[in-house]
Amino acid sequence: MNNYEQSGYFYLENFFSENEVAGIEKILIKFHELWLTDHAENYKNGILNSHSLTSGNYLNEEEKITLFNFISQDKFQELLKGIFPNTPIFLNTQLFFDPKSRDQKNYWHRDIQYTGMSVEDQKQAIKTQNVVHFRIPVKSELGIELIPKTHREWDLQKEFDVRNSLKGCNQSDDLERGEIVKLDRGDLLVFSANMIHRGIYGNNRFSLDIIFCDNIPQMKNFVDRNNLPSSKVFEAIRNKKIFDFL
Ligand SMILES: O=C(O)CCC(=O)C(=O)O
Repeated sequence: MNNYEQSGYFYLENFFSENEVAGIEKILIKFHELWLTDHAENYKNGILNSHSLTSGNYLNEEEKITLFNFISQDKFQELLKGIFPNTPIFLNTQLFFDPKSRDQKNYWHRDIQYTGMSVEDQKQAIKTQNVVHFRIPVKSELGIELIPKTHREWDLQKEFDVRNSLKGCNQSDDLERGEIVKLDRGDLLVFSANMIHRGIYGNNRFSLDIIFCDNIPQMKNFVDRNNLPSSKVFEAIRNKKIFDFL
């Protein structure tokens, strides 16, 4: 059993072999370099992640198949069974890196606060819904800071004020209940996007996040079908279930 339901996250050291990380590293770097060329302005303005590695034309078919097979690998299937009540779906991928300016502050948030849902609806949704990141660092990184249990529980007042910049608080203010998980190449951090969290910048970090969510209509609204395998690529993927839901 993992610790997801209780804490909202779990951390598995040396989950991947060096070969497994090396098997996707070149693809991630290729995507990142092409993305940076096209998004120089956004990068200059402080953006610290890209997304949708499996759509668009930065990667070729063979590279996408490698990524899809990585995303749906057997070792993940086992973990997903322990997290989701039913077979989840693949939502998206992201790459996280350091912002261009060293002075840029990080920010506490729940991903759900950016969906446009009312606060009351968010409070209800987190009690049952699951949006889960699998963070795969290509380099050692200072990690993520998380507030345990907040994937199911609502904020303390101070936490709410900080992540919403209310009452003179800044989104980067330290929070007492935060726990930092440092990550090395080869490790895996699984955490709920609904919990209160923030990235810790530095070390020229470079991490792949794979996002899975419940197979429910409310979540399917967020699926961009361009991120799913084309019919030709679909045939070449070993484990198809998490991509086969539309
Ligand atoms: O690593 C970060 O900068 C933040 C990560 C995050 O917010 C997320 O994965 O939802």
